Amino acid sequence: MGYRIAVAGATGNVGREMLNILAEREFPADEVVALASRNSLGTEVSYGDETLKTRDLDQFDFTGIDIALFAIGSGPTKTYAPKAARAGAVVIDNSSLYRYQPDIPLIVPEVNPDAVEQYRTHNIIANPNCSTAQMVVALKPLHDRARIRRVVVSTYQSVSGAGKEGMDELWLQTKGIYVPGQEKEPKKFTKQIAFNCIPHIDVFMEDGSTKEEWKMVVETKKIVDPKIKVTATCVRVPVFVGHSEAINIEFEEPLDADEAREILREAPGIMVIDKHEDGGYATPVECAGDFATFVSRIREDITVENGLAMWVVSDNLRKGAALNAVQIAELLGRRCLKKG
Ligand code: 2RA
Repeated sequence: MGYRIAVAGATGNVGREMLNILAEREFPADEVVALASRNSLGTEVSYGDETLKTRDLDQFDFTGIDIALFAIGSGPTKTYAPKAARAGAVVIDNSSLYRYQPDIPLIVPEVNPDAVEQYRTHNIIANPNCSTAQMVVALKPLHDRARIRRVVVSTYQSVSGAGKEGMDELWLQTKGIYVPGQEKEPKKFTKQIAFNCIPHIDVFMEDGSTKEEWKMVVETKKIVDPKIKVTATCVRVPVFVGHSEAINIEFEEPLDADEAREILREAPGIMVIDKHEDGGYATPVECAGDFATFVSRIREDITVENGLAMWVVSDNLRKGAALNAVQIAELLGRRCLKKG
């Protein structure tokens, strides 16, 4: 006997990946329902070898649904997540709406799986921001060994983080630079993204940081350890899929690069590609479509006591969103919602 699963936002980048990954990982589902807004009604979406027609989220009755994966943004989530939760579905939400609520678990299964038990408070579990998820997967095994004091991270985030519109803008703008008369003006992004880098993701905060940077700080503290100090600079780059991060870590205790590399090689969800030679490192083009979080360029940072630097790359639509959500569903099934 399997689970009845609903995917809300089934026509978006993340929703489509949720369906792909449910099928790829052969999640034990008796039924999968694809939900979308009324104007996408009847859109066909793939679920493995099957094709599902989207149903109207607004009219859908979640009664009998075991797990509802949400990827519809904070606004609509505010309306529909409580409705699904009240009907008895456990909501795994990819928006930022519930991430910072103390009594709602924010989970990366490789990092804080025990927090899944807290879903019972509201029948809701929050999925982290994509740039946070890949970072904490790499930080956690090192933190367990040498206690992290401070993290400095610079991100290089792909345009798919801004949805299909972000991808379309990069494509059209890039073409526009070569083909006269094509649309080149920025729309989704504040400045030209083709052949450019934009140090601005989400809104600006009072202190001059952006909300994307604030999310990395707050979410890392909630998922890994509130004592860890984090400072982030989040940059949008002209890459379609795959977020990259240059991470500098200061530990409480000594940890050399060789030991760190061995720890990471053994850590769940991580693939170490780290050779001091041409091509001996991961890049977004290679990580797209993969489940792993790739770690490269592991080296001591001698400018601080107990310092280490590394390069972390992962598919932002997968580990950064859809895969992590499906892994939470798998964890929920194993620990809390046993079937048959
Ligand atoms: C981005 N992390 O990359 C944000 C939301 N997915 O745009």
